[in-house]
Parts: sequence; structure tokens; C-alpha cells
Amino acid sequence: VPTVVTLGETMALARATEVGSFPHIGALQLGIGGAESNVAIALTRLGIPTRWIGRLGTDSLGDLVVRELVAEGIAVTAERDPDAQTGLMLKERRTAASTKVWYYRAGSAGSRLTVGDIDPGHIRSASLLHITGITPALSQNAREAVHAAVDLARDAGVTVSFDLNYRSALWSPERAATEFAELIPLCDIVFGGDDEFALVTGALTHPLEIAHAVSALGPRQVIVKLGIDGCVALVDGAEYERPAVPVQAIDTVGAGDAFVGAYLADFLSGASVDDRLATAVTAGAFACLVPGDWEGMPRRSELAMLGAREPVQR
Ligand code: KDG
Repeated sequence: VPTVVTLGETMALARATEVGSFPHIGALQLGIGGAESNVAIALTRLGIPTRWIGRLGTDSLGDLVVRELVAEGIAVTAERDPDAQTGLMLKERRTAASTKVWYYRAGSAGSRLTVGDIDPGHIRSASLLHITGITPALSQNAREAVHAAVDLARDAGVTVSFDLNYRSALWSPERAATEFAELIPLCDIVFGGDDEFALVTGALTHPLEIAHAVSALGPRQVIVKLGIDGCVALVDGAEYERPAVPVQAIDTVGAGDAFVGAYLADFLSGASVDDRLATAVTAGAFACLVPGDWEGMPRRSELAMLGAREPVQR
């Protein structure tokens, strides 16, 4: 059975249950979120066993993160750091159609991830390592942990997958661009939005042009996520395009992670590129249909639901 290992920061996530700015809403619902663990959940639900490596506080929010990930069937390797708190993220629904994210994560336990937190055996024994551009933005030591993981994977012949996931609240476009340009050539599979790739390739008009420019840096699989416009991909020199599955989105946060997890799950299962992209856009649509970042990730048995005419399944 193919397996995946990923590393990064997972935070407690408190989200508004009503529309309105924080001074005017009465309640927050507590859960968790983190791009890499979101991908881990998507993979696990689609049948690929996945390990998440991270660092959490010894606080009760750290307990919450462990509990949720373990409940999702993820193998959790998390050092509990007595000297820092688990990061927190708030989601405000300022309008019915827009979400505002607030981070409380500077100096968090997750940002204190170090090379020493990575057991080389976990990387070497995996089929695929998945990283995102969030982790190197957290701190110098977290950045070094990402590079150590990538080096271990490459030395062991483990496929490396990278989702750029540019977060403007964490670093400047210039710093991100430098880091992305360093990481992309080390990876086999690279995902990003057209705006994120533009940090590296400059403004190119057509998404397939972007894919070619990124692939020229080394990766054999480049997938450009285009939100409601679907995606394009360049895999082993061949071009692919796939429209999105149209849905009434409630919360798009996490859709990219669902897309990535689903693509990787199908890649590891030996599916064709067309099938990988079909599963990916479907999983992305699922994630948009519920308010949490990952709760809407589909199981394989649910994938056909979005195309179903009959609203009740018995
Ligand atoms: O991709 C969704 C993530 O952005 C979210 O779950 C939280 O990891 C997160 C981040 O850093 O924004």
C-alpha cells in the first residue's frame, strides 16, 4: 500500500458560525486546520495511509489537534513543546460570500518545528513526501526541517510533492519567490494557483504557459489550480485541462488541499492523469460545500454524489 508523509503546522481553528464581524457575532466553533493535515485527511479518506509530522504545545488546543487527526486515522508524530502554545486561527465570515482569516501563530509551537523532529525512517519508508510553502515561512528552523525532509526523500527515491500555498500574512512575495525557486527544482509534483506561480515565473497569461515554465525548472508534474475555472496540468510533457465542478460555495478555504490530496491519492493508486484531475476537482468542490477547512473532504464512496440527480441516497 502506498503511504504519504507530510509535515507542517496544524492550528486550533475557531470559526464564526454566523455572518458578521467579530464584534457582532455571538459564537465561535472550535476545530482545527492546517494545510498539510488537511491534505493528510483528504488522502486518508481516499484510502492512502498518511503520517503528519508537526509540533504542538502541551496545552489543551494541542490535545484537540492530536485527537482530531487521530480520529481521522492519521499517524501523528507531534513533539509536545512545553515552551510554546499551539497556534490559533480565527475565521470571520464578514459576508455570506467572503471569509477573513486571522492568525495567532507567531512563536507558536508549530513554528518551532526542527530537523530533529523528523525521523528519517518515516520519510524513507513513505511512497511520497508532501510539503507546502507555509512551513518554510514559519521560521528558519521550520524551513530547515522542510529542506531536510526533502533531501531525505530525494536520497531515498521518495516522490516529493509541493503545494506553493503562498500566505501573504507570513512573508513577503520576494522572500516567498526566492524560497519557491529553490524548492521547485527539488520536487517531482508541484501544485499552485496561477497567482502563486506568478511569483516565480512572472506574469504569464495562459495557465499552460505557466505550467511549461514551472516544469522547465524540473518537476515532471505541474498542476495549476484555477479555482472556479478548474485546473490545467502538464504531466510528462502532455497538457491537460479540467473544468471545476460547479457548486454553491459556502467556504472555499481547504478546497486547494482537498484538490491536492485527491490528486495525490489517485496518482499513488495508479490512476490516469485525467482521472486524477477529475477526482481532484470533485474533492475541491466537496470542500467548498461545508464551512470547515477539511470536514467536507470526500470518501471514495461519496465522490459520485455531486453528479447525482437524486438528492437522497439510501
Ligand atoms: O489551505 C487551508 C489552510 O490555509 C488552513 O487550513 C490553515 O494552514 C493553514 C494556513 O496556514 O493558512
